Amino acid sequence: MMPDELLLQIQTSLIDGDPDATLEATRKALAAGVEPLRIINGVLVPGMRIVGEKFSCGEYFLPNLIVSANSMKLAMQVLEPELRARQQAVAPPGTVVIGTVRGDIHEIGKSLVATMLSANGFAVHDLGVDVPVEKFVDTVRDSGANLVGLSALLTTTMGVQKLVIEELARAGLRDRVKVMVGGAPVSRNWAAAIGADGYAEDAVGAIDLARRLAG
Ligand code: HCB
Repeated sequence: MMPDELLLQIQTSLIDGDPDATLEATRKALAAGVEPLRIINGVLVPGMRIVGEKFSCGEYFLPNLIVSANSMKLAMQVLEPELRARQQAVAPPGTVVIGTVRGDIHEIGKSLVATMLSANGFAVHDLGVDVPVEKFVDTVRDSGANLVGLSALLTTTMGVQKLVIEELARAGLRDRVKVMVGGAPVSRNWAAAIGADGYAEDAVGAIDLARRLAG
């Protein structure tokens, strides 16, 4: 099968919720020489966007989201080592603490950003999902991180990004750490309104932003 057909198969199986087929097509695409970033940014991420749209308009329900998310996670398991293998040997540009904020269990985007940061040489402390505000503050203090990445996928949890920034300031850590925010409902305006140092729309943008913020 040609690379373009494999890419189409990856996206179709992700949207249809067939994790085994997504995994198999991803393996075949890699074997055919397709770059992991092309698979992630070209078909997996847009595929998840389509799944979200189908959920919004009532065509899909929660179980559909779960199965498609599993497809994406399975594909990422084979893509992550490939991304790391392409990492350039350079001095770590910075240390990042990243997580999805309290009350929010959306994992995929945060993990993708964490993987890409790590593949680009950053030291990464991935705190996972539903991360309490204090956990961000404690880990920044203990790790000496110079960057924090806050992910929020729900309008109801965006406010927690603001709380983390306020608590970092209260703990006297705000001057030492830059904060970048992201997630589907998050915007540049929101980032400015809550006093974040930057907003990234996707993982590639997050790497550029992290490099800039880390100086
Ligand atoms: Co979820 N969900 N969900 N969901 N979900 C969304 C987010 C909606 C937009 C769907 C919709 O209505 N159209 C919606 C939120 C509406 C809103 O508040 N505005 C929604 C809802 C409502 C819910 C529940 C409340 C549903 C319910 O229970 N009734 C529930 C919430 C549970 C909770 O968190 N407390 C829920 C649950 C789920 C799961 C568990 C079924 C599943 C997540 C599985 C998992 O992560 N393991 C899920 C999924 C998969 C989605 C959608 C379909 C896809 C999210 C995703 O993975 N996208 C999503 C629809 C959408 O986002 N349009 C839907 C792909 C990744 C790659 O994109 O945006 O996450 P990303 O990340 C990007 C980007 O934002 C940026 O870079 C990433 C990589 O490119 N970025 C950062 C992200 N974080 C960053 C941090 C930085 O510092 C910098 C950049």
